[in-house]
Amino acid sequence: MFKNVIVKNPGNSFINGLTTSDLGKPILEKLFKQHVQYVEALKKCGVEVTQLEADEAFPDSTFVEDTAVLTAEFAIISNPGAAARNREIEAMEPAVKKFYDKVYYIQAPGTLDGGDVLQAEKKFYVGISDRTNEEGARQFKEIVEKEGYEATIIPLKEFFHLKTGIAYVGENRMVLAGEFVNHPAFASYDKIVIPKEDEYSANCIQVNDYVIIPAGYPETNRKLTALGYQTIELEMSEFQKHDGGLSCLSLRF
Ligand code: CIR
Repeated sequence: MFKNVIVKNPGNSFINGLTTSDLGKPILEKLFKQHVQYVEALKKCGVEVTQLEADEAFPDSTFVEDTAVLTAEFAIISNPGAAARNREIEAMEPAVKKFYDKVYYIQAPGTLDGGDVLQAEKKFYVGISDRTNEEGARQFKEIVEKEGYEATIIPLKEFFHLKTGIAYVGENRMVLAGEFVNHPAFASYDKIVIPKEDEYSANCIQVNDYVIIPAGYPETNRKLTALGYQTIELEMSEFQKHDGGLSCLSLRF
């Protein structure tokens, strides 16, 4: 069970953030509304929400997932791979320290974005991407193995972050798309396979009794509900314009 989440409000500068998409410019009014609905959904899942103030100096800082990895026992402050985002960790560190005594750090030349880290019970999967390098993944693996977890490093071929294309929804089950569907690392899991056209919905989050999915993917919703999951659908259009998905907007622990 998750007890807590940390989120950070988006600011007006969000429109100046990083993106590879051609979906257009985010509409701030819609963005703020979608973030409010995201926080409401988390509260419905029964977690305590720590809501950090927007920081206009860091347009992408609402994507808090990239700044840390939080487990039941310890925290890892990441070292984000995009220069424009790296110092987001300075504001996250004190917020994390309110909850944790044991805090580790990914150190340069290692880089790691939390979006490249997937936890499934006592196992971690770490993507090597444009943001997470081999040294960052190696440091991460060393830390979590010391803490009694396993870690598998997965060089990415296409996805932006590891969790762009995969989510763990409990009960030994993965929601996955694209390069992960037949990946040997995930062979032992039950799979909910997401086709190319619905790929964005592979980034969903299980929070206690619910799985939160992006709105507009009825097939993904149907597959999850058929398996007995209760879903919450959220409009994510404005975050998607800047390569963000549901997992990126919170740290859940
Ligand atoms: C970035 O390029 O860093 C942001 N515009 C999007 C980050 C998305 N984060 C995530 O997938 N964990």
